Amino acid sequence: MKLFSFWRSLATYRVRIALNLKGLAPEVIEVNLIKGHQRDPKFKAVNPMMAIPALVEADGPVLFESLAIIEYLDETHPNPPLLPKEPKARAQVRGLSQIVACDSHPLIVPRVREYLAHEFKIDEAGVMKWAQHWHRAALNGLEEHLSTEKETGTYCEGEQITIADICVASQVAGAGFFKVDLAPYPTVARIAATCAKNDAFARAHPLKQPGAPAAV
Ligand SMILES: N[C@@H](CCC(=O)N[C@@H](CS)C(=O)NCC(=O)O)C(=O)O
Repeated sequence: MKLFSFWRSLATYRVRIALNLKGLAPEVIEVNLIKGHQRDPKFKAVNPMMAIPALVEADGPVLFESLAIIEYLDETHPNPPLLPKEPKARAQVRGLSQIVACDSHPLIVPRVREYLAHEFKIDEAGVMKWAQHWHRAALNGLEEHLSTEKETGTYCEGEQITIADICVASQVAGAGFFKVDLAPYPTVARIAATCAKNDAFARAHPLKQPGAPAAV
């Protein structure tokens, strides 16, 4: 199994957590997003969207999109399960996960920030404001759900670590990158802090990966 990864990638962080929870340790192939290596023709042949993560096993095909990869890992390595059994609980977990991975994260990835800067001449402060805005939009939604819904427990869905917790962890790591204060989001922060104590989350953290700086 090979994982195309980069320390800073929040989507790959999600997959790294799932791999660790499942006890899987693929070979890691770096795609340096700061140097633009995601746009190299060699990597474009791996993932035409020029984005990581991508995961490939010997017999292929290449798997892409963090949530699809995580569900694949969950289906092929069922222990520990990352989705609850009950259909409504599964939908809730997927909904919380998609707030992060589908509503917020795609708006703040390098290609979008670079397009704002190059095509619309938005300066660094403006791009930062954009990223913070979409980051907070997701945090507001997550906090509203998690602080009011009876299903919330130690984790997003009761006492079981699910894909929603993986996504919350990535949102909180992103908040650090984009200097978003977590004080208005105490439930999100509490769940992320609990997850951070789990070795599978801790080892997967962006700042623990090869090439990462000590802090951002
Ligand atoms: N929706 C995708 C997002 C993939 C994605 O955009 N990954 C980022 C890193 S977190 C990337 O590789 N970006 C490259 C770019 O924007 O140029 C997922 O969840 O896997």
